[in-house]
Amino acid sequence: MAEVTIKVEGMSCGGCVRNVTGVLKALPGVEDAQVSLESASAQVRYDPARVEPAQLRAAVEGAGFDSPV
Ligand code: 9UX
Repeated sequence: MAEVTIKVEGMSCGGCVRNVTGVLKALPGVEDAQVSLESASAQVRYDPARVEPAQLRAAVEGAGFDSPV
């Protein structure tokens, strides 16, 4: 299992945090996601054999937020 912190920009409230957490945890290979409004980031535990950070960022972007490298 690997761990990465990605940027999540554009979150305004706890609902955003729940939404981002949900889309990340829905990805195959994602074990856990801790999303922080204050630090505009998400710490994700994942199986590198099944998913990679670029896909995590793409899922965040798909939910309407920005996740620059
Ligand atoms: Mo809060 Mo976020 O009302 O997409 S859920 S701003």
